[in-house]
Amino acid sequence: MKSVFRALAAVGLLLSFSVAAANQLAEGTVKRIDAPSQRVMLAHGPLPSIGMGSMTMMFKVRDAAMLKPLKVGDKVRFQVEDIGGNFTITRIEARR
Ligand SMILES: [Cu+2]
Repeated sequence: MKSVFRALAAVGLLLSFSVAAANQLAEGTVKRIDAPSQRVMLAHGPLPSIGMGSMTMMFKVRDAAMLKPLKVGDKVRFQVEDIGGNFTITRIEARR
């Protein structure tokens, strides 16, 4: 019985590690905001969660309201996920 609990604890620990990795925020700088198309151009650092190196590119944001507090030049932390083949920002916050 004890070993079952130990196995469950190990699985729980692994799950919490992978969740932590997935929630890790990437760093970027806002280069352009395209509100009508719900996109933002970021110069971003490495994005290990989607296997991408540093570059400048456009991202779709999950919700247009996420763009409202942002302005060009802002340093941001963000989270990007592959949603149906589109790299989509699911969280973004300016660092001020
Ligand atoms: Cu990129």
